[in-house]
Amino acid sequence: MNPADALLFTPTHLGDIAAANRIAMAPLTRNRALPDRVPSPLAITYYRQRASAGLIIAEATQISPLGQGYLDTPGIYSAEQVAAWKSITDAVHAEGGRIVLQLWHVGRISHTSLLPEGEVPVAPSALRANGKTFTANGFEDVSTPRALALEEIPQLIEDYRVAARNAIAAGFDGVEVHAANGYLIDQFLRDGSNHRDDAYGGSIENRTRLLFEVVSAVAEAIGAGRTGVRLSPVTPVNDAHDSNPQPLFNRAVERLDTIDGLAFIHVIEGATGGDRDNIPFDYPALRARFRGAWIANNGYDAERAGQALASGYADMIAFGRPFIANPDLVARLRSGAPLAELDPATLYGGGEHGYIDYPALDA
Ligand code: 8OZ
Repeated sequence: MNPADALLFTPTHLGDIAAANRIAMAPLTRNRALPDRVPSPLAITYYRQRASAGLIIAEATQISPLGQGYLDTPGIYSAEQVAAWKSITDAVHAEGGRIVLQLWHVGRISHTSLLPEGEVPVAPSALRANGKTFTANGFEDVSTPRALALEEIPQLIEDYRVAARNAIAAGFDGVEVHAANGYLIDQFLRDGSNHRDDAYGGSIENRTRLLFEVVSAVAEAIGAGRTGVRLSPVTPVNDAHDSNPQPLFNRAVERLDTIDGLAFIHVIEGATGGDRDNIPFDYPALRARFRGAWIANNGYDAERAGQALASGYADMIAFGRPFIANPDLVARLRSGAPLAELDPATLYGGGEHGYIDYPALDA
């Protein structure tokens, strides 16, 4: 192993969170929650098997019933959900791992069949996304949303605050606010989805306001050193688009940096799960604006990861899909062992198969 790659296996800190190595498990939606949006007991085994990651960022988890956009995703707003998550965090901690929860509100990427009776998705503006979601009937076009009223925003922020406190009560080491991939906070950031003319729309200052207020509220509730944020400046997924992403995300990161001691920013470079070079973007310019830890993601292999750490650009690298079929990804990257391929048929939904039956190499 060359010296740059060896850096992956050295410990680090993300704010108040101590990680044994520089490899994060990226959040992965697996659609196996039980009715009432309670994480499945299978998730105890799934996350325990992957606890050698320096940090597990658990799957996107809705902060409220209106924050759900796909079938069988878990929540963090009921006592039953908190109790189920506690068994998962206990299992990860028993293996010496660290785990944070990704706090999610999908905004307009939802379907009425997934929401409480009579509700429609909420968004910055009443603009339907050109996209699909996964419902009980398979892939369906997302529903037309309604615009959140200005008066509703304090309650939305409160929902994030309560969800963050619930995550800590469930034993998580912290949270990652999901502000990426065209979901609610990202919808507010971008001029393709945000046509508001109040304090939350128009200028970059106004479009970054919700992000800043949510992350400030979460940091105040659970500690900045346990709070991170995920961004995806140029991803096109879920109809995310902005006329000028560089100044938008430069300013977003500048504002996040004013929250003293914020643990980390986690950036998806390029198109989520796809082309890293879809649109030119200066990621080091973002990194230079933030004093906390930097997690880089999207299509990294050990060599590229080692270079990103050695150059000082990143503190940790998040691997997503490779963790699905390789529960012992850390050991495989360390030994240079081959990686198993995942089965796309068992990615979303189902039971044990394709979830907790991928073997480790030494099994
Ligand atoms: C894949 C399928 C459903 C949701 C994301 C939470 O893209 C997701 C997601 C990914 O961030």
